[in-house]
Amino acid sequence: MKTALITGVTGQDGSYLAEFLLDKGYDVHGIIRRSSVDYRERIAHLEGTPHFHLHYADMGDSMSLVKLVGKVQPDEIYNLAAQSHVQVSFDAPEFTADVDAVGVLRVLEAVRTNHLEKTCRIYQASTSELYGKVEEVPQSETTPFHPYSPYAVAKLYGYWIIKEYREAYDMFCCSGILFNHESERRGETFVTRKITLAAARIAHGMQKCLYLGNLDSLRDWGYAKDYVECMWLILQHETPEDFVIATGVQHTVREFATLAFHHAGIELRWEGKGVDEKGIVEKILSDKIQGIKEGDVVVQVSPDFYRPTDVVNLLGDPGKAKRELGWNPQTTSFEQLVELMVRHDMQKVTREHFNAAEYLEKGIVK
Ligand code: NAP
Ligand code: F7E
Repeated sequence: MKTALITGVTGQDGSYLAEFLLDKGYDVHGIIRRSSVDYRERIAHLEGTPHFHLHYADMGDSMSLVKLVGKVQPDEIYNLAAQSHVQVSFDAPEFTADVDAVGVLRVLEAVRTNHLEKTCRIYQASTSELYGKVEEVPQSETTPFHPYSPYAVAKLYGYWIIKEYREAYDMFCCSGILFNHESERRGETFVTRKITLAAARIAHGMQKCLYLGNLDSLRDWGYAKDYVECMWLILQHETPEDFVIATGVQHTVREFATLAFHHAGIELRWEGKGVDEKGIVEKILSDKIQGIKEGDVVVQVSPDFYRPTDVVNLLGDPGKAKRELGWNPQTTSFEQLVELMVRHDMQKVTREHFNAAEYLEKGIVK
């Protein structure tokens, strides 16, 4: 039985990867950090299952990482922990650098300190944000990097320190350069989940309007569940190499919103430009839609969501992963992804709506 250690196990990718590795028969260990509120929703269903173990540690605390790697003796480490929100990295750049850049070094040194550098393989969660102010379209393993946020600059250090340890110490450590991947478990402040939740709430009459930033931004969006398989495939490869993981298809934020509202039963039309652009209800597709009518403005632009520098044209070339890992980048299409996220959030909002109504009826909430 192989042993894997996942940093960031409570996150979107960590939770899917834990499920994937447990299915493959791994003994899975995950790092969690102390919080005053319950934030383990994504892995709650795994807690208590055999071969799934959680340990307190922190990417900012070398000692905790060294002790844990020594105790677990992993065959594979998946370093997914990060301050992963690009906009937040402008507000907390030092914390982002500590976790996303130096944190990678701490993991590598924890492996060396425990003399596991010849046996332990390491996956680093690199990102398409490294291409930033893009120098070519589409982006592949050979495209020059031009990071365009504190997050991307921190991740660039992570990418290079992985490469350095591979060359200097002959370690099996690699980067997956993953383009945006989303799911029902995506954090609620990333644009896709913000849209699918808002579309569901607007359709249920629980929200009036969705405020977004740059609607023209282009992203190559895939499904997180498909992407965790690639992380594993990268570590099973004969030689340690870096891979771009993407679908090879791009859409704007506006297109994502149009399709999400469609699946929520609302046809949108767009009017205006820049900060004055609005998404207006063109047609209501279901008699279950409450609280809105044709002609209502349900999407507006707010400059609060503009970034000091924004990455606007990401499109990945997954050719190498397809050829060398046998990975299918089209397992879940963009259309399927949007539909499954909206379906999930429509059900979630229905449950919330029902609970709120029940509480009101019982007089619990006035
Ligand atoms: P996520 O949902 O934001 O999860 C981030 C994880 O990192 C959480 O488990 C979080 O723990 C943990 N973490 C943050 N700071 C930590 C610290 N100081 N010590 C220990 N753990 C810490 O991110 P994701 O979408 O799953 O992404 C996984 C990784 O892939 C990240 O490194 C991200 O930067 C990278 N990436 C993501 C995408 C994407 O589109 N999703 C694309 C390319 C690369 P808490 O739950 O305690 O906050
Ligand atoms: O933004 C625009 C925004 O925050 C996508 C992380 O997982 O993927 C993610 O980073 C685009 C940007 O993701 C809003 O300006 C418009 O151009 O969903 P996002 P991201 O910044 O691409 C990469 C690959 C990672 O590595 C990261 O960890 O959408 N946008 N309006 C908005 N974005 C947000 N969040 N909110 C808006 O209201």
